[in-house]
Amino acid sequence: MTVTFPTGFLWGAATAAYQVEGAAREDGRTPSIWDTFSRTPGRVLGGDTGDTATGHYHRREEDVRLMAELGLGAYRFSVSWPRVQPTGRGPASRGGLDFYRALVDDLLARGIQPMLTLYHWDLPQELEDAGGWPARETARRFADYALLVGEALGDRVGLWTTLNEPWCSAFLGYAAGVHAPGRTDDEAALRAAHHLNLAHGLGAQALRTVLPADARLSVALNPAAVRARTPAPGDLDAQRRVDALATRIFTEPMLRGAYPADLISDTEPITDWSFVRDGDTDIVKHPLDALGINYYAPTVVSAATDNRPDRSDGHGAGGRSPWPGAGRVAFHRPPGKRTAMDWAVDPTGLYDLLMRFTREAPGLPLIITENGAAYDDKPDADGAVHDPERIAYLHAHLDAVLRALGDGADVRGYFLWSLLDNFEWAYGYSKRFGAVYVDYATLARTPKSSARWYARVARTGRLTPS
Ligand code: GBH
Repeated sequence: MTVTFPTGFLWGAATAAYQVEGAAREDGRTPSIWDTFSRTPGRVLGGDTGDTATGHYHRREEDVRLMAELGLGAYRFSVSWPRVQPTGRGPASRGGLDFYRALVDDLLARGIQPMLTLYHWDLPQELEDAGGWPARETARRFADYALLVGEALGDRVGLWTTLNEPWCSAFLGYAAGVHAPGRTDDEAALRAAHHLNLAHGLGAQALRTVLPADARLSVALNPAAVRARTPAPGDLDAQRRVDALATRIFTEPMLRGAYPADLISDTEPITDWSFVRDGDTDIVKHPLDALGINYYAPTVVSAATDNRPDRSDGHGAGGRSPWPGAGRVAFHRPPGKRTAMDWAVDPTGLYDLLMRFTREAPGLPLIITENGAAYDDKPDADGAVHDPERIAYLHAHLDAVLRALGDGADVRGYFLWSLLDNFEWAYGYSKRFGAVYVDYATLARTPKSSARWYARVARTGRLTPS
């Protein structure tokens, strides 16, 4: 059993622009779909918005100092599209790009590798008004935006990611309606998925024209570690259908240049897929240098008599399904420990995904672009924040990574979600994923005990008991 991570393994932490930056109205930034959504009553728990978030936009230097203290070798962040290209079209906003230039320079000065994500869900509202992701034009807009950021930062950022979790953008945003823009239209969601794939391909092409040859290009997916509750044929078929909609809808065009035949037939009552034009999937299949995997919890399914997801999908009961075309599937709460999101703690799901892509995409390096857990952290009387459950979660998942490495998976790095407690989308500030505690009254940062533990792992490359 391997106990040490390879030398050169990237130890990082991740954030996303809307979740941490705040400064929502500064330097010419216009609203994104998340500003609109969060300012609409009833959409986000507690009426929370990202207007201030963790105040990272004005605490950049302090936050980079914190990262250095934690011994991070890499930092994954996203660029806010409406901050750098306010209308989603045309020239860049100088102020917006200056922020990211300064951030990257601060990181490089401390020996921290920047990993830049172009799109972590904050579409300029103007582009949503023009049709959003269900409109093909949005993919073209994304390619222009990618070019503009690539030109501005290509000389100093070596790791690039086009999209973060396009599944969430398409299906939580346009089918279930629990994420921005909050639409509930199954056909639109499948169109959105295709146009996100196309945006990835066009964006990757655009980046290659401006990035140096050694820049590495990736996409960050949230493939489902989906299991059938029993080996009964009906349950296995439910697993296949969810796998098609969660994972293969992105990985098959990206890695093999075609949509899965079973996905097309499962979704036939909803769409004939005529929005896929000749040549599109060749564009989507742009050679990647790494595949980013975000993993939190497994999904357990069985055949069901109706297709309403139960609470185990993390989006509440009675809502609309984010699985258009999956038919009758029941989602189950696996037994065992759970996080504050009510997600199961199950590192085997991560191991299984790493081994799956080792088999299905041989030669493609893997990066865990997100993994982590929310717990109800509270400072004690001395102001210290002890989070032994998070340490146990991280330890168990890093152990699964070691196991996969030992079994031949080419895993190049691990990014903890998240550096800071932050705006947890539809849950607002009620869920804390950070290794660093944020007091939302003062915006003061306090590293939790998990941050100290992670710093030691990053420094030594070994998993030590807490
Ligand atoms: C990530 O989303 C995001 O990238 C990040 O911004 C966010 O803060 C973080 O994780 C924590 O939530 O099969 O219907 O049960 C993860 C979103 C949550 C999407 C779990 C899939 C289960 C889908 N994922 N969810 S379901």
